[in-house]
Amino acid sequence: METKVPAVTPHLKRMLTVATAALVIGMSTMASAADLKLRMSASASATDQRAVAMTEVFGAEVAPFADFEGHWNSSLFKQGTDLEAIARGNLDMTITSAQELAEFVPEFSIFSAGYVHRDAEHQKRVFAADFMDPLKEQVEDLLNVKLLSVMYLGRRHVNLRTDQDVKTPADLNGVKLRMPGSDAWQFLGRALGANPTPMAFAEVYTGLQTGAVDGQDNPLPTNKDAKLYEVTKQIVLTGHLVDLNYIAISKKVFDSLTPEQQAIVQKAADDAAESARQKQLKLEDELAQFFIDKGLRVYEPDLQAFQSTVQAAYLESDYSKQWPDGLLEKINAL
Ligand code: KDO
Repeated sequence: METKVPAVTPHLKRMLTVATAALVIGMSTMASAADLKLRMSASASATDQRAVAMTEVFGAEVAPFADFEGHWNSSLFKQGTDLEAIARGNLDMTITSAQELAEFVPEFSIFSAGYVHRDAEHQKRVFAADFMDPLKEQVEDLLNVKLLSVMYLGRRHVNLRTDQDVKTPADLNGVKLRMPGSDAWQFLGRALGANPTPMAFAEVYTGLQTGAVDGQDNPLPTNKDAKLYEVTKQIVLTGHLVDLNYIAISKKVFDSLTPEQQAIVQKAADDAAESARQKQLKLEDELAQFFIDKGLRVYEPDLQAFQSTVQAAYLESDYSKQWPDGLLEKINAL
């Protein structure tokens, strides 16, 4: 039986063209989105403003061509192994630290030194300064990692499960102060006068609960997100490090993008960093009262004593010998 083929009228031809175009666009969009998955591993908790901004701001802005997938609480890679995972091609993105980078590029230890960065805006100016270019290039060449933006982590304060009065670094003598694993962190713990103990962030709550450590240091928002107020008694507002993190992406992945996609990724990172920065700053203003309401003592020590002790420790240390001549002055001048 002969099947009658309907005449291809101009109207039908137009409909077929539109349908085909829609199918091709749909497929290409789906294909490119499916092609590019951006997996991030970080030690931040899911409620941390940095994680929220990566999901809600960065993820939304790259959605037209990439699926952002955040893995928090070090659930994909242990804290301190993310950079190597990217270097090996096993991870696309992380939120890294100057202290972790300093393990590979020693100059980064200047950004982990106590009392160098003054505030969040100073961090932005430093990250954008031209003296950062050779440092960023070293990270790209050595680790296949591109640093997209600087994130404001907050002012780090000493947080103890014990209730002794802390006025000067001498009062931290013998205190087992958990610091993250990198050498630069351990040095900071010693500069504060304490006995630094390496421990991954994910283990800090239990470490304080069991008394494995006497205390830890983190910004107020981090202490809230990790519920560390449940296992500590006081926060000594040392403000010893205006801390930062960097949004980092595999350079191989970044270089595989079109110039338009690269511009979108860069803007999305800057927008996420700014969103998290503003929320973190607001939280820092409010959280002292939150911890007092939870029964913690929150007070300022002799800040001059802490600042002069910590700065002297760095200037006398081998770390300062690794800092390019004049870099500290350039940072201070910004
Ligand atoms: C921490 O382990 O104390 C630290 O604050 C170090 C930071 O660089 C960063 O890794 C942070 O943990 C995590 O993002 C958890 O907030």
